[in-house]
Amino acid sequence: MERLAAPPGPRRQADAVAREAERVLAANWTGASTVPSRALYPHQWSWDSAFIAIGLRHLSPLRAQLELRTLLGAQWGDGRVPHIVFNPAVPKGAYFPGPDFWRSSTAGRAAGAPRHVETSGIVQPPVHALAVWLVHRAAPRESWRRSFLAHAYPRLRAWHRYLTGRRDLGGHGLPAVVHPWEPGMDNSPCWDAPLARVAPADPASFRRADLDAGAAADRPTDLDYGRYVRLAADYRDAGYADGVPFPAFAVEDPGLCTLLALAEHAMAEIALALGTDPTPHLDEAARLTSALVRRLWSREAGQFLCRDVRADALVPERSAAGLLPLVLPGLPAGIAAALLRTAQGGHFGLAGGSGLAPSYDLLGTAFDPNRYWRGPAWFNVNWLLERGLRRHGFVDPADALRSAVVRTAAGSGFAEYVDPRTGRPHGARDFSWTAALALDLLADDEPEGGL
Ligand code: 2M8
Repeated sequence: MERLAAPPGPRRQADAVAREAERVLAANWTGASTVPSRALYPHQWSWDSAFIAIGLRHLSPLRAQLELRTLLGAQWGDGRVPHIVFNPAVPKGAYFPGPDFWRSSTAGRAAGAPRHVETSGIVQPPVHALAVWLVHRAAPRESWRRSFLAHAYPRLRAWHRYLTGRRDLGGHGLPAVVHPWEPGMDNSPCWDAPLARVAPADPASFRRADLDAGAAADRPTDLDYGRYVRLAADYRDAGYADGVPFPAFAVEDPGLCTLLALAEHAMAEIALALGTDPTPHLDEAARLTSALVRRLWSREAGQFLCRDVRADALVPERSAAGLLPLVLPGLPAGIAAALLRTAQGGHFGLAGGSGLAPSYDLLGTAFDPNRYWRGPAWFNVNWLLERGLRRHGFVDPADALRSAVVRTAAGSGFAEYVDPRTGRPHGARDFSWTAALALDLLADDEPEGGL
């Protein structure tokens, strides 16, 4: 464990939090990857693994490398990195939709799904290049010895090309998500209008497993679930082909697009380390950043919004995803300043300096402090915001958010999410990315090549 950033007084407390986080990550480790939660999510999830590796690098750079290698080992021939990699040792009914639903190795054959492992067919935000770079920097000698960067680089390049190529459904240079699970914020109010066009699957045709482990009032509704199932089944039945037929749900999400642009900055660092030209990645990051501003920035709202690609219109709902472009190095200073004002205003309430940003507008009509991505505060979102605030020189709010994330993570038993107004825990406990990202914020790091 590295030196911790806390002054000597609170050092013992910080050590205790780090030890608890380490316990959570050890308990959730399966031998080749980490489950988000033993009870609720017993397989490997894509963006969870990236966040987990970012924390794990402080405990075991080797485990962090393996986490990412395992995930990349399930990549499809068309470049997509699936959002779930199923563990064959886990009983079939433990998670729905499981391998029998997605049937990747058969239904995904034309898209190049691997034969040796079952996965889902949709994706999640591309946090992986950032994770690869940070894991490499944590122990460069170990990384070089295992050719970690050389192994990951072509796979990440194919992954990003999948997103910018096959997923540019709007034709304006930004990838679109085709399922509400893809941006990772499953039941955000931003999806309500685009999702309303989708006919829900017959409730008798499936059985939710999430309600066995989670409280119904904290989880998405049955109606939403029916729509998730319909979209995934239609995609599967079309062989996971992209764009044809045009999906019923297609949205450009500022969170996913931001993470792709940030990932290209990480790719530039990786390319440089490998002795390759970083320029194409820097150009791509700049191109994505300007497409993001052109397509998704709303001056009136003072934040980025989602775009419903079918309607070609911005969705007038405020998700915390719309603040995440703050992490981008190339963001115009005026936009960064406006995002800070919005984050500190009534919609996200960061001004008090003691709490976490909610996933959705505190003043929005759909705000619900308990229900999943419709209001609760999530630790990965706040970790990204902390980084973004720091990047643009907003040091005091970044410091306040850093303390709040660590304090709330530890005080909530490393909850999956919390009520943003009270910090009351919801969802799973001993949740992996909560532990990993608390650990990361406790570590006394040098900036990693500006990332
Ligand atoms: C949640 O999503 C899964 C589907 O992917 C679910 O609700 O069953 C989301 O919070 C997502 O962002 C996260 O990656 C996943 C596992 O933690 O759980």
